[in-house]
Amino acid sequence: MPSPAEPIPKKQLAAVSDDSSSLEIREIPVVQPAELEPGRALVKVLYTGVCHTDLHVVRDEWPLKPQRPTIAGHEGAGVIVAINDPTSNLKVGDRVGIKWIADSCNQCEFCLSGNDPICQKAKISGLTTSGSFQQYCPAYVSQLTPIPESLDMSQAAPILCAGVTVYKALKNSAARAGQWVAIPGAGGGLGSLALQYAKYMGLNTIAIDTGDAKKDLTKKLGASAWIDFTTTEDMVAAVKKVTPDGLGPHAAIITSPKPEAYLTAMSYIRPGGTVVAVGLPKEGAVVTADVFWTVVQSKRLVGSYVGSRLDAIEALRIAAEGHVKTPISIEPFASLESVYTRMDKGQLSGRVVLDLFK
Ligand code: 8ID
Ligand code: ZN
Repeated sequence: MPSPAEPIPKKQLAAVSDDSSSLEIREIPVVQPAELEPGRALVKVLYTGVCHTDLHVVRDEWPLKPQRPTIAGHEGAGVIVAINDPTSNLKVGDRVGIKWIADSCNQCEFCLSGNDPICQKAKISGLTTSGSFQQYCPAYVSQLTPIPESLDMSQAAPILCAGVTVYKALKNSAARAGQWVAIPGAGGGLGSLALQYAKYMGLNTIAIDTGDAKKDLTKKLGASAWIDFTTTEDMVAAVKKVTPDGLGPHAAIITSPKPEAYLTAMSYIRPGGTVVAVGLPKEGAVVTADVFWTVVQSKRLVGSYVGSRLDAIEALRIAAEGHVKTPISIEPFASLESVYTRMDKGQLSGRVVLDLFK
């Protein structure tokens, strides 16, 4: 943990992508305390999770285009080493998290109703402002999240995106204790946390993913059932069959980065059920829903996009209380490119967290 008196270096390492095929860990200047704009803090990032979103962003896979050069990263857990905001309660030495939403206007209809992710003036870590793949991140104070003292910083990192996102998605699903939720992508970063927040909420879960490693992991995390999407011929029948009355789960939280998971969910959820769209496949992906049965069975499809500042605080508190533990492997900063390669091949279980000073 850095002490407030620790000197701030002039140079730091950052993962920089000049275009969609490049990634270089190189030296760049550190914004010095005297150069911090009002409302900003300099955060020494100790750990940062690698989210599949970072891969989509650096590869330019979405309609939203990143600024170039790009410094991605939005699951940063660190310590404030300088701050230029006399109105904030935060101070040098505080443990804070850097989220996907880096800043919002705090004045529009959405911000005022706790919907800051859809603020039309929101700034986004790694997309429209530099993110947590740098050792000293100049962050906006208004969206920094305090990290509870009892939570390990490497454990806090993935909660700042994966955790808050699935926690909010489960809220948006409206599923209640005792009901069933299907989670395609259950062995990945978001999915492995969704299983645990769902369990915390009293829900039964159907883990959908592939391979023995992910099967074992999801079982260990408390999944009630497992379905391998690569070996199951009729996904709709298989998912419905898991629920005791055969009508299917009350909700599905789609955390797959590939579009296939969106093709069957509206068919396997039960009448009155909700599909929550979370995974963000490449531009052009579609959800398929038969209009007649969507209407006649009163099914719902909702988009769910990260969470509010309060959702982030709640998601971290639940982790700090020991109800949720991200299956992480900690790797040095230099392995980011290899993490992307393994992520792209679907070889990662849980979340990789980078130690930016190793
Ligand atoms: O706010 C949001 N909505 C939000 C926030 C954060 C992340 C959305 N995301 C999006 C990411 O951009 C990405 O598209 O959620 C998706 C999942 O992110 P992740 O959890 O960080 O990805 P991962 O760790 O690579 O895990 C993905 C899992 O999906 C499985 C893989 O095997 C892996 O375990 N999977 C795949 I690939 N295809 C699948 C399929 N058809 C599948 N699981 C089920 N069915
Ligand atoms: Zn993310």
